[in-house]
Amino acid sequence: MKIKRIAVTGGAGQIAYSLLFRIANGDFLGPNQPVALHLLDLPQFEGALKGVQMELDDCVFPLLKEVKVGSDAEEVFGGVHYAFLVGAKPRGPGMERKDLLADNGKIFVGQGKALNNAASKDVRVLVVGNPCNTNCLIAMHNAPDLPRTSFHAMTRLDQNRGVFQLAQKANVHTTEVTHMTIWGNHSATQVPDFLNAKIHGGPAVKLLDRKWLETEFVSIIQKRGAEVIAARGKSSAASAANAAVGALKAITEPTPHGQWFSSAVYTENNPYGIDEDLVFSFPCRSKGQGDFEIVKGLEIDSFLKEKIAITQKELMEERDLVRGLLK
Ligand code: NAX
Repeated sequence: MKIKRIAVTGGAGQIAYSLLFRIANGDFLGPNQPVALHLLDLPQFEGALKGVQMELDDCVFPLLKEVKVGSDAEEVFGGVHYAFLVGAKPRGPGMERKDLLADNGKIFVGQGKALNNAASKDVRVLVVGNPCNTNCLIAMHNAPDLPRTSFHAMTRLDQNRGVFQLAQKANVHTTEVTHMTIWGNHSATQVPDFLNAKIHGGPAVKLLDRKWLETEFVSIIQKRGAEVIAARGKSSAASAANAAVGALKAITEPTPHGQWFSSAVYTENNPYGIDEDLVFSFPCRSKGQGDFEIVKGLEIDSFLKEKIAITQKELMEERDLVRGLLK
């Protein structure tokens, strides 16, 4: 089988330290697909990248055929079929959201261009680095030769967090919770949709108290990332890596009949009337090989509608702040 080339940026960071080993173990593309890993980080972390490379070598993964490391995006993205854009600048002390957007925006201008020039034309891209929706919008705008549908921003971790909370509350296993949708931005305004979620194949709202769903459930999911930081002293890493694997796998493999998953995608021609030219999380269904559609016709009641308007407004404000980086 031909090797699939997979880029991971932020290769020396904590999410990558879990993600790379999952990919090399076959968790992303399966037990028969040989892979090459292309790791990108900043020049000052090339030494650390070499250390990660040594550890990957020492795992002697049967599927791992090659590891490339570097700090030149165009070189590292050469011929890649998948790109996990994880690397981003963390928010520093006293830094405002708009500063973070501007700083990280520049990274995603460069990486969008590099993907456009060097990646395989059928590359599928998952942006994890925050603010991931708007970073993704910037990357796609700067990759004019790649279809915008090739770009996704990750809300899979939020989806998984939603599944766990519903399962715990209903006292069932997580495998009994399906159709968990996240609408909008991967931020504290995100909308975890309990209305369309299912438990044992039936509506979650039939089993769980609506008041709890509207208040505690929504708030737990919106604040879960901050809660992990408070407990661990560091942001989510292994669960983020697990979600990244699940997110690109969901796009690559056909979605089981009647199911869907959440992914933040380009809003052009979306069936929910969300403003165009945003990257917004929707329920999606894949036909395999990265060919996906937004699932139409989900019920949106007045509660969800109001929350969706808030997350849309936030994304429009983010877009205004990076307008100069969009083509
Ligand atoms: P770390 O700070 O551990 O690692 C980030 C790595 O990216 C560092 O090694 C850094 O040198 C590198 N980097 C910075 N600028 C780069 C550039 N221009 N090119 C290549 N590499 C660059 O962060 P980590 O915990 O791994 O998190 C990475 C990103 O994921 C953060 O932006 C974080 O906010 C985001 N997250 C997104 C989540 C999501 O659900 N979408 C959840 C988890 C996580 O918070």
